[in-house]
Amino acid sequence: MPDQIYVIGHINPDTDSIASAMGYAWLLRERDGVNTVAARAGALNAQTSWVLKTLGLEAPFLLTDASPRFESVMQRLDSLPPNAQLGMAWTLASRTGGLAPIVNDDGTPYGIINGFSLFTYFTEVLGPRPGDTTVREMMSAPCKDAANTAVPKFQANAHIRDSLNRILRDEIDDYWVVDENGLYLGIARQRNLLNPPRLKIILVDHNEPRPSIAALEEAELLEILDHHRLGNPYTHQPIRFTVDVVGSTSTLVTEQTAEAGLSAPPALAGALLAGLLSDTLILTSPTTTARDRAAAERLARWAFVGGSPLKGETVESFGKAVLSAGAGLSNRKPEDVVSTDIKPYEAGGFKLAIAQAEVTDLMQLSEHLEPLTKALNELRDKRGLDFAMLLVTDVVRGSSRLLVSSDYPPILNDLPYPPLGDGTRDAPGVVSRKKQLLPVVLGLLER
Ligand SMILES: [Mn+2]
Repeated sequence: MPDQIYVIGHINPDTDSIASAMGYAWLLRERDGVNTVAARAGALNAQTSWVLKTLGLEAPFLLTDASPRFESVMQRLDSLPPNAQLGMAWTLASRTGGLAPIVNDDGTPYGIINGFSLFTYFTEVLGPRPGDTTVREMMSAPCKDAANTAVPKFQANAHIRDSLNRILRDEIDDYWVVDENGLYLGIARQRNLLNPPRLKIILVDHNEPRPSIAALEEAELLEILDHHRLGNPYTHQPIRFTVDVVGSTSTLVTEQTAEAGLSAPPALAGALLAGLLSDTLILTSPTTTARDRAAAERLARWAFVGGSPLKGETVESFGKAVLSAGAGLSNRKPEDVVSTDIKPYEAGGFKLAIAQAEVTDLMQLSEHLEPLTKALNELRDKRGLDFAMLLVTDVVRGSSRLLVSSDYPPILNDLPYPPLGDGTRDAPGVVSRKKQLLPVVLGLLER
């Protein structure tokens, strides 16, 4: 679809990036009647997967590279079977602009009849001096005799760029475009392949090329809607550019929706609210503004209606569910929790590593304590460490509990975090590994 516009967030997409792409694509269709589709620049994280599943929403289209693909120049030309008479190919070619695709009964390409293949065929049959053969006789031959069967095939979703050298070298006018099973889809003309239409892109939740999809420079950038620092690429034309100091891009989508006198459908409003609450840690992060609070209230009104999967929720309860779906301990394997965000250190002759995991409620820690400690021990052994630590941080209350691998060096008994009955240590007010925990641990080991 050449005039389709992709609305897409940054790579390693978070919930705000996915939700604002879905929300803005919807708003542009609803308000402006443009042909938009929401896209994502990578795999969904655990939090976003949970949000979309809970709301019954489909994940946006996966688009990791803006470089044009064969499908963007493909023409779905009619075709003929190999045994059809050449005369039929002549008729078809008069409609297609000079060629007839010959396709086997099983859907695989057989060969292409065009001016070049016909001339080659006539030369073979008639020899250098045509005798008494009539055009009628020539035209009753089967198509398969006159088709060029040496035409390269390209998959519809393959990037043209990757085959450009071959296309330039081949000097062939028409190419097969096939699906992933090698079945005929259409024909790509060389002249179109050398100048394919650019993908039309709207960026949300980022404006810098680095965290954007690959080959952004090959796309036609139409618009940016964002809440990050500037680092946008040059454009050849003026574009709509909205960057504002709010807690989430979902906030900006919500404001525009309200200004247009519209309300987002409940599930989509729920996704936008999840994006907003995720980016602002349920409206508590220092990035939160009054506009985010107002947008959250509005989204809650749209989302928490009867019949919606979020009926009966509050901003607070839904926000906690969203944050725990991403940060929690329940949705990830213990070995992932202890290794996803981990930093290695050496001090006082000790080799150690400190991992951090975010939760919204330290209550959930107790049921995961045993598997997490086991995973910490395995990590310690696998990496040849003296000990490993896991700082489990309650991002809502701004406090942590510290887990240490078993049989740790006695010097750690002097840690200023009091041991609790369950074997963990209480670290009230500690949220930063780098600024709070690490100086204490290193100071102790180097004493
Ligand atoms: Mn964001």
